[in-house]
Amino acid sequence: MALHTVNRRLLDNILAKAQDGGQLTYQETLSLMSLEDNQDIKRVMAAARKIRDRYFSNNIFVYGFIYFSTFCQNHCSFCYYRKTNQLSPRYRKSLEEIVDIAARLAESGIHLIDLTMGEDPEIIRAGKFEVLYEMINRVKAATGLPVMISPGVVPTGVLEKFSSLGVDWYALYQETHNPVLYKKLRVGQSYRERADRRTAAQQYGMLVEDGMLLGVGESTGDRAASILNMRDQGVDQARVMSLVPQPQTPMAGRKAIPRTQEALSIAVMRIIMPDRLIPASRDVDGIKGLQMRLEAGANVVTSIIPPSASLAGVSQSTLDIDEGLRTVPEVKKILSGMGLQVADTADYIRWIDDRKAKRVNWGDDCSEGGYCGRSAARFGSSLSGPAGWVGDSVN
Ligand code: SAM
Ligand code: MD0
Ligand code: SF4
Repeated sequence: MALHTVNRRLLDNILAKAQDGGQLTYQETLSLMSLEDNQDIKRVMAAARKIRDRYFSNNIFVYGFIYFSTFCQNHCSFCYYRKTNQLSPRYRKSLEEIVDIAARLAESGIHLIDLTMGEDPEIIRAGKFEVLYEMINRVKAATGLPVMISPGVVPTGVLEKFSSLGVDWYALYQETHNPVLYKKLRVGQSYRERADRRTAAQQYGMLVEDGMLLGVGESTGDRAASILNMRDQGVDQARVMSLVPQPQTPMAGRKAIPRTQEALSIAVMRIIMPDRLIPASRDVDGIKGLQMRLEAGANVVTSIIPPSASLAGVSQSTLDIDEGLRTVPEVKKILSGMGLQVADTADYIRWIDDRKAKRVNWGDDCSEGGYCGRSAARFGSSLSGPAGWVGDSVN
C-alpha cells in the first residue's frame, strides 16, 4: 500500500476518534501537526468546523481591543514594543480616553473589552495598580460588558483584586511550552512564574487565555506539545498567532511561515479543545486573514479597534486600523458570507457563567476537563513526547 494511503487512513482514524470525543495522544497530535498536503489540511479544517458548529452552532464572539499603554520594561525578542525599540509608538491613554473608547466599542456590538498593556514600569515596577482597578471599574460601569485584562505578569494579590472587581479573563501567553525556546523568546523572564500566574488566576475564579507563537524557531513537536499543554492546563481560551517579524527586533529577519500552518494549528486546537474559545486574531493578517481562520474552526474574532482613536495593535501596529477595517460591520460581512453570525451578548455571558460554574464543580479534579490547580507543575514534563522534542526547529 502506498505510504500516502496509509497516512490517509491514519488521518481518518484520528479525526474519527476526535469526532467521537476521544482524547488524542501526543503521537496523534503530532501526526496532525505534521501534515503538509493542502488536501489533508483541508480535511482537518473541515473536521474542526464540524466540531465548532456542534458546540457553538453558527455563533461567533467578537472582542474589542484597547492597547492602553505601549511602554514596556521587557525584551521579548519577537515584539515591536520591547523596551529598546526606538521605532515603536509609545503612549499611555488617560482614563477618560479609555472609557470613551470602551463605550464606542460597546456601542459597536462587541462582547468583551480586552484591556492590554506592555509591562509598563510606571505601573508594574512602581506598584501603581490602583490605576488599573479604577480603569476596570469605570470600563465595566460604562459598558456593562465582560472584561479581559492582559497586563503581563502581575503579583498574585493583584490577580485576586482583579477577580474581586469582576474581571472575567486574565490573558497571559506562554508563546511556547518548551522552556528552552521560551528563554530565547521571553528574554530574562521566568517560565514558571508566567505559567503559575495563569494557575493563580484560575484559582481566584477568573477564566484564562494562553497562546503560542508560530515561526519563532519551534519544532512541530513543540507545537503539538503546546496544544496539549493548553488542553491539560484547562485554559478557557487558546490562541495561536504567526510571528509578524518586526523591524529593530532580534527576529526582524525571520521568514514568515505559510499561513496554512496557522490554519492547521487552529484546526488541531479546535479538535483537541472542542468546547474552548479559539480566536481568529485580526492582528496578524487583518481583515483578509479572517476567513481562513474561521474556516479552521476559530470562534472568536479579536482585536476589533475603532478607527481614529490613535490606538495601536500588537503584532501589526497599524494594519487596517485607520482604514476602519477592524470594525464590527467589516467582520459581519465576512461572517455572513460563511453562514456565521455575531452571537448575542447574552449568549457570550451565558458561556462565561457556564464555564465558571463548571470550574467550581470540577474543583481540583484533574481527570475532568483538565481543570487542575496543580497542572502547571507538570508543564513540559508530562508532554515531552519522543526524546528530542525540544530541538529540531522547523524554520
Ligand atoms: N505585555 C503583555 C504580555 O506580554 O503579556 C500584554 C501584551 S501580549 C497580549 C502581546 C502578545 O502579542 C504576545 O504575548 C504575543 O503572543 C503577541 N505578539 C507580540 N508581538 C508579536 C509579533 N511580532 N508577531 C505575532 N505575535 C506577536
Ligand atoms: C489580539 N492584538 O487580539 C491582540 C492581542 C491580547 N489579549 C490580545 C494579541 O490579537
Ligand atoms: Fe512587552 Fe508584552 Fe511585548 Fe513582551 S510581548 S515586549 S512583555 S509588550
